[in-house]
Amino acid sequence: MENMEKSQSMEAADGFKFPGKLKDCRPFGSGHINDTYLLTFEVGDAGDKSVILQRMNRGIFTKPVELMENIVGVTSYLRKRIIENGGDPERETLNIIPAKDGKPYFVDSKGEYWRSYKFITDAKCCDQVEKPEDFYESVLAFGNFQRLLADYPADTLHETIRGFHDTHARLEVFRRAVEKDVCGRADSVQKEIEFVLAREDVANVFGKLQENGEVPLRVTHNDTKLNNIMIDKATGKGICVIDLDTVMPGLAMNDFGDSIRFGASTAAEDEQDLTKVSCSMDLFEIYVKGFLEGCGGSLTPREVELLPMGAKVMTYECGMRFLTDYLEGDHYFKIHREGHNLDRARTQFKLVEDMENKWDTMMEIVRRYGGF
Ligand code: ADP
Ligand code: GN1
Ligand code: MG
Repeated sequence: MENMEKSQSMEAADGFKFPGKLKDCRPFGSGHINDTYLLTFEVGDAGDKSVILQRMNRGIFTKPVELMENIVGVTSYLRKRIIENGGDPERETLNIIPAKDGKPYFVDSKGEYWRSYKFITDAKCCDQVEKPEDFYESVLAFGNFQRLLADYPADTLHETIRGFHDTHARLEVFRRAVEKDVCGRADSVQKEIEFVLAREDVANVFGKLQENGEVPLRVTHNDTKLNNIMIDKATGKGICVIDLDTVMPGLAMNDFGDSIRFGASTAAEDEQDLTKVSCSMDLFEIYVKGFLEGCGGSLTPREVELLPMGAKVMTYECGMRFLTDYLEGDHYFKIHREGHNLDRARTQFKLVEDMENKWDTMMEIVRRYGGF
């Protein structure tokens, strides 16, 4: 870690009520948004104890206090429900460690907002499906999360990112990025730009259905990728849904779809060899089965029928967001190499194309499990 980064995270660590003596601090995980660190403390006879320390992304989450209000509300509600159901609240939900002043966040001398969570031990996060069972476990965990929050008062949630899955609005932002072309990159990605523009209908479909009142708003996670679930290393069960920054009213199809775009792909999100990228129908089927079981009949037939569209919309939207960021100079998603966001955009477009080719199969699977 660079010295600056180290001293910032040390200042933040000092703002929280941590036990023992700090032994180690290192960057952790593969999230694209926040800066996450794993801190290890020596706690006398109790041995070592780890915590997660995160600098929230200020550029993206412009109202961090409201964001933390959402997370306090959701995690304390989940905690109660987990206890009622005889579960383990220390491992099945995120647990906020308060700052020394009792607030759920700490503001450092540069005005950066930090938060801390208890570290979920003996669990892993996957960036790609290693075993189909992990994917099935992940959908059960998301389903369970959704069920536990079904009666959560949606009107108390702040919208942490306005229009987060408003695909139509995101297309407008994309058009402006192409027009402005601040980095002079548009010429070299004409093929990808045309791919997006040729599918305007995909950007509009859910907005229209919502306007017509054909699909309900629910409390959704909105960022349901596989690495936002912790899987117990011993039992292989999905134990905890994490990354609660975008829990807001949203569409069930989008939560389904975002999981598919990431987890049902046969390659990593940033794979450069596009011949390796496709949407696995076996994984799609596993997820459909688990999602419908998890939702326990709470989805309307219209929502069920729209699940393949959720997969297509989320994949298209995510590809468009990566390409927008590439055109704008990579200020949103963290990148680790030149052209990283372009590579990511290309995998998403390859997946969209593959879904278009496999559309009949996707619909057939959904109808079969949906009982139509
Ligand atoms: P981002 O918004 O940047 O994706 P996340 O909240 O998803 O940030 O955290 C990034 C990574 O840190 C996760 O994918 C996971 O590996 C790890 N992580 C986050 N919270 C915990 C926790 N409480 N216990 C263990 N690991 C965690
Ligand atoms: C981001 O935070 P993370 O890495 O779990 C992004 C998602 C994208 C995803 C693409 C707040 O998720 O919307 O789908 O990257 N989160 C935010 O991998 O923008
Ligand atoms: Mg994450």
